[in-house]
Amino acid sequence: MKLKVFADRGSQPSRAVLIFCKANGIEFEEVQIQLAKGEHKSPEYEAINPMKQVPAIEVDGKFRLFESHAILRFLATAFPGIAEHWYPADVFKRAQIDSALDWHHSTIRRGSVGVVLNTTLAPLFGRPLDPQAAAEAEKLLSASLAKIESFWLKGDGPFLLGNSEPSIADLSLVCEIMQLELVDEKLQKRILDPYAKVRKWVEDTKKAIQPHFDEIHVAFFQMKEMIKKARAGAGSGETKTG
Ligand SMILES: N[C@@H](CCC(=O)N[C@@H](CS)C(=O)NCC(=O)O)C(=O)O
Repeated sequence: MKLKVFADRGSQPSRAVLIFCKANGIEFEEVQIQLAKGEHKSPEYEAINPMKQVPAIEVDGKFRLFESHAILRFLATAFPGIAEHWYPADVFKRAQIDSALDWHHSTIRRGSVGVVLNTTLAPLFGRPLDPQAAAEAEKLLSASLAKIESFWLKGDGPFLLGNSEPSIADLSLVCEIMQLELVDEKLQKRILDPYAKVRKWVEDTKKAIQPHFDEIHVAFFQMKEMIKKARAGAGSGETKTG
């Protein structure tokens, strides 16, 4: 199967898909769709993903799919030789992973996107920062992290659902939490510090997927440095004029 992945490495669901391909030796062509340049809104890309979002995939020039979780499930089942732990064939284990994936979209994803966008990224997309929306999103994010700590990580193993190896749910959720690297350090600490199990699980998941995890995050960390410098610049500007 000839696979194309349409992605922006600044996007957490894009990174999850790219890491999955790399970690499983799936050959693919990466087509970069730069969100900051509005490339996802072009008519060419709309033909690939009518929702105008990344990631999306194309298989053999004809089959197209969007939604990162659907993509991860598809890749895990359609490509040969994928290690069982990513998305087990056992329907009961699989259903639990699906449950974690669905839960992610209505909880931690909404919280994390809300915090990162409204405290940090909005100006990149021509929108103002919104402290009130950020505060509301932070509440949802904290409540979601508390649930990961108390429920999803309550089993014996180091990964979600007490598993001894990571699944596509670990990959998706950890890429989401990585997005908090972009916010101001104090805020990041305030959000993550109360959740020691979550922090350990993030580190365990990264470790289990190296070197692919770091490789796919290189551009993301460059973006983080740029944002940090811009923040410091804005801060010193405030001091001078204030
Ligand atoms: N539920 C989708 C979410 C995709 C998504 O929100 N992508 C963002 C980047 S992280 C995007 O393309 N945003 C551009 C836009 O909505 O205009 C998935 O998991 O694939």
